[in-house]
Amino acid sequence: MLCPKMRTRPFLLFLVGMLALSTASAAPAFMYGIDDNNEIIQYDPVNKMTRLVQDTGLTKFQGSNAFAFDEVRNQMFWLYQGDATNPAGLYYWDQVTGTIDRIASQAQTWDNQRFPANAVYYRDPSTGISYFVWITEGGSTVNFLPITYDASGNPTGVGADIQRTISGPSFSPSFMRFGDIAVQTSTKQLYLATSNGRFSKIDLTNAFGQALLPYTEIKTGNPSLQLAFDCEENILYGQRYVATDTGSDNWYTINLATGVTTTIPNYSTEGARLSARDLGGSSCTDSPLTAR
Ligand SMILES: [Ca+2]
Ligand SMILES: [Ca+2]
Repeated sequence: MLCPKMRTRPFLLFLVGMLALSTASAAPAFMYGIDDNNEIIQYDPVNKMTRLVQDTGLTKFQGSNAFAFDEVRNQMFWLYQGDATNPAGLYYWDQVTGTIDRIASQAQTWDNQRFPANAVYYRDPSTGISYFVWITEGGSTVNFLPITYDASGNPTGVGADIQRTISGPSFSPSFMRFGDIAVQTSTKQLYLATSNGRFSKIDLTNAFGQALLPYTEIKTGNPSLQLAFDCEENILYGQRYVATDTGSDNWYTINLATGVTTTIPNYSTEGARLSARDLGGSSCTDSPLTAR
């Protein structure tokens, strides 16, 4: 029995070494999302871990969507459709202070649009102003809702919705059913994945200086994906929302230039709990609430 051991051990060391190398090559992606039961989940597609970090206490089944994460302040924002106990609007959770609160009404956010199923947090690098951003469902509008803060960085409310119009030869508002959106701040590109499998980008370079935002379709025929970048905004991850199916790998990386999806093996999130209706961005560090 000695011989097989002697042969196996170097191979195992080689495997461990390769695993360490492959892990080191991907930036951390401790990302957050919200599930059918209004629970905030931490997803880690690098280390393939999924953890519930916060029950929001909201009770309307599938009532939350349009989730967005501010990595700097460790705060998460999402839209809630409302019920008898908690009114509709924009909610946030501060992971450090523990505060969950509503900072804007439906009238101040999606108003009379369809309920949004996409959102991203965007800090304009030119001005430092922070926005909760979504694309109007079934429409041609990108909404930039400025978030206001007190001196301690606690969200206090929102300003007036700044609306821009998507423009491009291959664009149709009927495509805009989500899915999710994600912004690569360094290139000022907003990537979008629609529920009918379109993967496209919108150029935010002069978003606050012009009325029209250029749209480029990259690929059709993809899975319906929820999106978030890693914490360095280089690798784009996608989760196919699976409320009922079980047992399939449903996480992907997405090539930004071609839109081609590559399955992340052995990482799945399925069912009403833990499967994200919408993803936010990523932190470079594990949640203080789930750290081992
Ligand atoms: Ca999102
Ligand atoms: Ca969504």
